[in-house]
Amino acid sequence: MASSLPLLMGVVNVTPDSFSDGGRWATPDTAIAHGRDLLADGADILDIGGESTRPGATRPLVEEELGRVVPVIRELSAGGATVSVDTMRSEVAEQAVASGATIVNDVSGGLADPRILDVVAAAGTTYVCMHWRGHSDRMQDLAEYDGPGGVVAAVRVELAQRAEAALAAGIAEARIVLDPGLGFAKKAQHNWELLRGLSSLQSLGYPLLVGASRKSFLGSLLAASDGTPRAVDDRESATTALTVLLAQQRVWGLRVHDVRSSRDALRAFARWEEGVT
Ligand code: PMM
Repeated sequence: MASSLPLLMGVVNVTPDSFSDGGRWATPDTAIAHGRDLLADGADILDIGGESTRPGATRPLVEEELGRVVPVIRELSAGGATVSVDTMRSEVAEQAVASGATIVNDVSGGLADPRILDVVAAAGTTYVCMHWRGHSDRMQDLAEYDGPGGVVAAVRVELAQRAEAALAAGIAEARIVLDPGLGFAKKAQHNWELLRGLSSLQSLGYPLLVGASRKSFLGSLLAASDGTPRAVDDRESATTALTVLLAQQRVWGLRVHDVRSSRDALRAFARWEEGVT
């Protein structure tokens, strides 16, 4: 069986308050060094973001976000890396592309700042269009999926609408990647339902990116007997298990914090598949 492994997108959060890696790469120098480490570990893409989207987060000013991501994008893309910018803002997307980013990863799917779709269309970059219902300060209130088909049906319809908006803005169909947005206006149960229902999203005809790495639904899965969630940096084995399961689902990409463990898992997966006829 021919193996088409998912691309590994290594996360570089240039933020003082990120949920998953708590400000460890908050200066340009530390972020650039971290990006290089992720490349050495086997990242195919570096996803550079300057706005934390953890539940309850407040938004940085545009100038702050630009100051965080632009120097990091410039340096890492000049060194030959494939760089994605994780932003919901058209101004940031525009400057990121001018600095070398070739992928715009918009967690709002064009809802936070619709002009971002025009920027991506004009730049001709890849567009990651994630399922989103509102900013982090209120997204937990939006995690209601009571219609027929539950969360999978709702996310499918809402992502299809965002893909239509992207096409209408002039983004080429072949440049659109969809993402179910695990943890964004989703309760733990919703995330598991989406992971099990990915083929329904894949039937929309676009490649899928999935970001499960270190998310709180894994913290609650692995909680101690007193209910204390497993610490964020101790969710790697569960993340890696999902890497293998999602590789089996033929997703396009996986957004992960620890590239090394996912790369190792994909190597084992690829070796396994070589023996499958
Ligand atoms: N998750 C986070 C940030 N950006 N982008 C995409 N496309 N998909 C995701 O699931 C996603 C994202 C959450 O941020 P973290 O790095 O703080 O966990």
